[in-house]
Amino acid sequence: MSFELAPLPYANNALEPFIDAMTMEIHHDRHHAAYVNNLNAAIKGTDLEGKSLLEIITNISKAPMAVRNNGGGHFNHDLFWNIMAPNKGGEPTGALADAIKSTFGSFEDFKTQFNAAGATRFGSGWAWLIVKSDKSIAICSTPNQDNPLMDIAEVKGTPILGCDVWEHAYYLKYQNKRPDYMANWWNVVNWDAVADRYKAAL
Ligand code: MN3
Repeated sequence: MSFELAPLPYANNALEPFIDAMTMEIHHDRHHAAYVNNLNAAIKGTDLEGKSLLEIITNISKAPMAVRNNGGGHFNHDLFWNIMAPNKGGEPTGALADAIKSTFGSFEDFKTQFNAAGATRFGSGWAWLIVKSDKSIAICSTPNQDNPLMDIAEVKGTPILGCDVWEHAYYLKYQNKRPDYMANWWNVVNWDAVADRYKAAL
């Protein structure tokens, strides 16, 4: 059994004007596809073949770098496509909204801290909202295609929201202006999907 690239859950142009269709097409059909193909090549014939992606990720310290980079890339992009949707944005509600308010002060303060985590990640990586083992929530960032589920992560937890801050996620439309991309990205965050992940992580 090899890993497969799932189709985007919406059309390439569904997140316009915040994320342009060409960026989505290249990002999913080429970058994400490459992570899947390279992951399959890296595990072929090894004892990692047949293991779940979560099992591989949570024991990533034992895997070769090609598995870390491409397994992380596959996992992270699957999450990314599914916490976005057209005509979304706004604010979370319910238990997640309460947790964000009690942890960060307000939704606006949360966004400011999350944007800072993404903006200050040098080079390529991700900004995350995670649920830690004590059920509290926290913001962190990881380099490259690492994520907070990996046993090598500095800050560990279950990611429920992630923003891809690799240049391939925004360069065509926003060039070098990563903060502008992140400011617009909030308009496509699907808080219902994030709330489902929050519930599952608790
Ligand atoms: Mn990417």
